[in-house]
Amino acid sequence: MVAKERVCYYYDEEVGRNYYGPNHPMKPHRLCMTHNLILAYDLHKHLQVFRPRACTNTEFTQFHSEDYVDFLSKITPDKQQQYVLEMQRFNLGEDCPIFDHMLDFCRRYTGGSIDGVRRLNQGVSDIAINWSGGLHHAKKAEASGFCYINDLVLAILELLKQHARVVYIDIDIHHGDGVEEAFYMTDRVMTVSFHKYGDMFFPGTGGLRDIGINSGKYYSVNVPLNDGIDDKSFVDLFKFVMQDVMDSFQPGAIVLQCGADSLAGDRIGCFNLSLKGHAECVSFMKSFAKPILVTGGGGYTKSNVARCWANETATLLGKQLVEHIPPHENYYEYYADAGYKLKAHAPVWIENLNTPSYLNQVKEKVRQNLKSLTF
Ligand code: TV1
Ligand code: CA
Ligand code: ZN
Repeated sequence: MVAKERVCYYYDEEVGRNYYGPNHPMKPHRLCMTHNLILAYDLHKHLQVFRPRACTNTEFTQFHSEDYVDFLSKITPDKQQQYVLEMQRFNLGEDCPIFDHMLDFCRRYTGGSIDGVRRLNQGVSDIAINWSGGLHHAKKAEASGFCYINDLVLAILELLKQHARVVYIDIDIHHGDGVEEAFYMTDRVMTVSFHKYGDMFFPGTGGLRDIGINSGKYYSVNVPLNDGIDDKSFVDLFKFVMQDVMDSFQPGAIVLQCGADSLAGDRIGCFNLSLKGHAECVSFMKSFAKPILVTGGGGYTKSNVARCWANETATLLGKQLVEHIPPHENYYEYYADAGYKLKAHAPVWIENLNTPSYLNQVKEKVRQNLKSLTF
């Protein structure tokens, strides 16, 4: 008999009401949908549910620069025209627009990740879930790729107060560049990102040969992939890499960014993962039985994102969900796209351009790099 997992979960309805603007692919509303699906499946009864705290500027500046945080604190949609130069300097605009309540949005999604980690550090939860977090592109003094404040970096810094080593894993289809950059020169955090690489796909970094520098050499792991990777190839590669990482690095805690844009049918992504393949990565990381923070990230086909994260909430609770989505009050009709089933809606098929020989090369290179680790 295994002790029941203590899983805390952070959700704030206000966070899900934010709006990046017309046509913008990032839709916080997917968080409301995820939460309602979690309720429909009755998972909340097994979760420690919290509203995230609005974290402070002092917490932001544990990673971000004062001038960047000051600017985020004063800028509003109506003042943008007065600050054209600063807007450019901090990379605010098209991908990272200034919208109403943007600062509170940042405070809450970051508050969820930091408070989740505080519970892990206190030993009162084994698993912390924040689907509103995972904004992995934000830099020290710059917004990037729909991300303003890097909640993951701040959460990892908090974990480093308790643990000598922390591993960061990123299955969003985009390279986890902000987190990698923050810890590129340290041997206390190993960052591992699986992502689409090439054809100018955003952000363009994360090649196989980017492995960290100085003390951080060999502590950044990149797994660059081509279009159309499927469950079989991805899960096999993920387990191979992560088993090796866990054996050689032996971290005390785990941060797992679960961007859902690696699923088949994503509006921006070009991978071919099913909900099952995506969730297998989550259950594999859970099996190491270390304190773990699990966050969201990308994910641009809303119905698939909600299915994915509700299903992974169940995975983390050690539960299996029924295939047919239970009828519920809010947003039920969004799931008509896949016949109200718990599977990704993916009308276009993308060919798998990752050949077995390419995948073997990647495995071999990663294995070689990890062999160079010395403590
Ligand atoms: C406004 C309106 C912004 C429509 C942005 C897709 C839009 C994109 C939009 C978009 C879009 C990106 C770039 C090019 C950098 C730019 C949360 C020089 C239909 C974690 C971030 C991707 C991914 C950024 C975030 C990317 C995450 N793709 N329509 N923008 N420039 N930006 O390529 O990793 O998922 O696309
Ligand atoms: Ca990634
Ligand atoms: Zn992404």
